[in-house]
This record gives sequence, structure tokens and C-alpha cells, in this order.
Amino acid sequence: MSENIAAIATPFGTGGISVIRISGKTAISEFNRIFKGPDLTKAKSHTVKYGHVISLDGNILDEVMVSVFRAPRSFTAEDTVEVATHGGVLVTQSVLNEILKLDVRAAMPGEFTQRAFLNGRIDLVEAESVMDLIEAQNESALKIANLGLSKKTSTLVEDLLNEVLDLIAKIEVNIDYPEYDDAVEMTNEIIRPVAIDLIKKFEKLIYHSQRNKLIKDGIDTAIIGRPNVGKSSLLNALIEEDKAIVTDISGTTRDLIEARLNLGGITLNLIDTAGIRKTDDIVESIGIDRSIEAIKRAQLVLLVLDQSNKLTKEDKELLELTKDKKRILIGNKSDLSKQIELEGLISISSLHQIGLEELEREIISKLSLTEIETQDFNYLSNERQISKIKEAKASMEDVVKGIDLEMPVDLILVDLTNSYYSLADILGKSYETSIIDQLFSKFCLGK
Ligand SMILES: Nc1nc2c(ncn2[C@@H]2O[C@H](COP(=O)(O)OP(=O)(O)OP(=O)(O)O)[C@@H](O)[C@H]2O)c(=O)[nH]1
Ligand SMILES: [Mg+2]
Repeated sequence: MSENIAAIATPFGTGGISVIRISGKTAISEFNRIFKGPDLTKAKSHTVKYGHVISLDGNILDEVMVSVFRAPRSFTAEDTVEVATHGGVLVTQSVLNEILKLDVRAAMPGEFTQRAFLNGRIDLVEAESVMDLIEAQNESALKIANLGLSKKTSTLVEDLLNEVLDLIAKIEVNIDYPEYDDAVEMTNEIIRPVAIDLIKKFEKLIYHSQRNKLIKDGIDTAIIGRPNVGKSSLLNALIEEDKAIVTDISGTTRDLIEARLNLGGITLNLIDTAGIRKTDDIVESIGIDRSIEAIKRAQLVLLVLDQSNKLTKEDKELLELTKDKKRILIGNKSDLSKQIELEGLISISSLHQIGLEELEREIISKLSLTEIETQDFNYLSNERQISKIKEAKASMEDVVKGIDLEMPVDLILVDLTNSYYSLADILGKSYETSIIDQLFSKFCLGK
């Protein structure tokens, strides 16, 4: 772990400055070998020094500012040097090349964060939040990532972990030390309500986490309808850009066209599709197959109807096909005439940009995302974390089933422990020893 690693930490390209980060046991003294300026090995932590990088054969490579961070007070919890070079691609690369001639190797992607995790500086949730922060596409996603980084999300999991651990510890004491007086007798009547309460907490966490995931990743929204109703016109109107081709010829759109739309801090991944109808045209029919696939995948469907005409057989088929999806019915071409009466139909004109605000409001309320602004984002946000909580919940449900079937307590303990490990996995912690620690700290059994 103490091997020195280095990488350019700023984006590739020409800029005002670039930063090269070096981390490892002898990072400071190694870099000091090619640094002309104050002796970095004597520099205090969190100080910045001015000097020059001099190649091993004596040439000046760049004028730099060097920040020194000493273990454990650095991102990786190791000695770290951050070298701010002049931002050119060549100059930065030549400084990095010189650093790599020292006892320093090139870092792998994510290796600095991995070290922070392995050195116990951050847990897995925080490590994943670092990536989320970098990749955040909207303000809500940024908020979620920052909460993950600020340990709030981890604390939430730690609290649940401690509740499960508490149950395990009490049961273990009963099994292993039946003669020990202080230990509360853990009958199934005592375990059951606590397990039920934990299941409810897991459920709440799963529900909010899945919503958070939607906010973070964007909501896949398919714009569908028969040909020529104005799907592409709607896409263009929503994103205020001429992205999709619009003509009065049926079957204009042949392939899926994707665009992102930010709606009150939430991202919609809009997908304009080929109009659905029976056709002998090979290209069009491939496009239509893709439309049907897009409907299946979509988390929200915008079904566009041309309300200047009566419902057609194709419209009715699409209404039937999407009846179980989260969907919004849109009556386009409101400027012409209104020949369709349908419950919940939002009347718009894409061509004349009428009714779009009402449509946007409807989308937000359909996704019940109105409370986003006020709700705190103290929840998990990625697939791995959510699937672990689901595992923890399933094991806890087995605990309750076991109790109802009057299984022996040591079998119930197996399910409880499984639930516990799923939670521990979220943080990437191994708790083998902490169960024992908890036992001893709670009951002083070591005396
Ligand atoms: N009057 C009127 N015409 C519209 C409106 N919206 C779209 N159109 C026209 O309807 C025609 C078809 O529009 P598109 O957006 O290409 O329709 P589409 O549903 O994407 O069609 P396909 O790609 O063929 O499936 C174009 O001539 C548009 O200008 C509207 O609100 N009012
Ligand atoms: Mg189209």
C-alpha cells in the first residue's frame, strides 16, 4: 500500500494550471529529488511551496507550486504532494514523466480514492459519492453526492447496522453465556417486533433510495404515438432546439433520438421514437421495433395524439399497450381543432408552443417529485447500495418467518447475521471483529 503513485489530477488539455498528485509512503522525499526550492521533507503539512521542477539530468522543466499533505491528513491518508504546473499538455506530461523516473509508478483509475477507502479514511458509500459528484448531471444529483460525502448517508447505514448488531449481540450472549446474569433473555417475542420495525425502516430506505436513483440518473421518458402526430415537434419544443427532423411526411423519424431535459432539478432522458404503424418498409419497421422496446424500458411514457382528428385504430392500440405504464396523454395540434375527449388529456400545440408549461407541471406531479425541493437527500443512491439493502430486508423477513415457525434461536441468528453482513457490505466494512467488540463492551464478559 505504501508504493508511491502519481497521476495528472486535472482534465487532459490546455488550461491555466494542471495538478499532478503523488501519494505514498515516500512521496514527499521522492518528489523532493527533482524539486529546486525549499526542502519539502521539512515542510509542514498543508503548506504550499514555490520552486522549480528540475529533471534528473539538470534541466528546468517548469515553475511550480507544491502543496504538501502529511499522513494521515490527506485524501488518501498517505503522504501526498500536489504539484501545480503551468497548464500546457506537454509541460505537464514532461513533469509527470520525470516523476515516474523516481520511485513512483503511474496510478490506476480511481486508485487514490481506493487508497482512501483501504486506509479507512472513507467508507465505500463515500468513495462512490466521489464518483457521483464528478458525474452529477443536475443539481439534485450534486446534492445527493455531497450528502454521501458528508458522511450523512453512511451514518444512516451505521445506525441500522448497530440496531441489527445489538440484536445479534444480545442473542449471542444468551446462547454462549446462559449463566451470565446481566444478559437479557432474548425470547422470540422480543426479537419479532424489533425485526418488524427494522423491515419497515429498510422499506422506507429502499423507497426513497430508488427515487433518489431516478433523480440522479434521470428518468427515461419515451415520446410515442402513431406517425405524424408531432412527437419530434414536441421533443424539439421541450428542449428548445431543432434536434429531431420534422416533416409532414408520415414515418419521418426512423431511429430513436435522445435528448436531456432539466425540469426543476430533475433530468428527463427524452427519447423520440419512430411513429408506430403497420409498414412494409424495412428500415421503418426496424425503427418501430425499437419504439416498442423503448416503451418497455421507459419509466414514463408521453403518448402523443393528434387531437385535430378522431382516435384511430393505431391510437387505440397504443392506449391499450401503455395502459399499465406511468404515462401522460397529450393532445397535440390544439391550434387546429379538438376532436378527442379523454380523461387527463393535456392539450398542447408543439408547433405554436402552447400548453408546454402545463405539461411540464404534469410530468413533475406524475412522478410525485414535487417534494424534491424540501425533502432531504439522506438516502442511498446507487444500484449496488440499494440491492444490498434489499438483501438485508429479505434476510430480516426470514428472521420473522423463522420466529413464526418457532425455529430455534440459533437458526434465526443465521438470518440476522446475513442481514447484518448485507448492511456492512454497503459501507465495505468487515465486521467480524466488531460483533465480538460489541459483546465485550456491552456486557463486560471479558473480566
Ligand atoms: N398545426 C400543427 N401542426 C403541428 C403541430 N405539431 C406538429 N405539427 C406538424 O405535424 C407534422 C408532423 O410533425 P412531426 O413532429 O414530424 O411528427 P412525428 O410524430 O415526429 O412524426 P413521425 O416521425 O413520422 O412519426 C409536421 O408538419 C409538423 O409541423 C401543432 O401543434 N400544430
Ligand atoms: Mg418524428
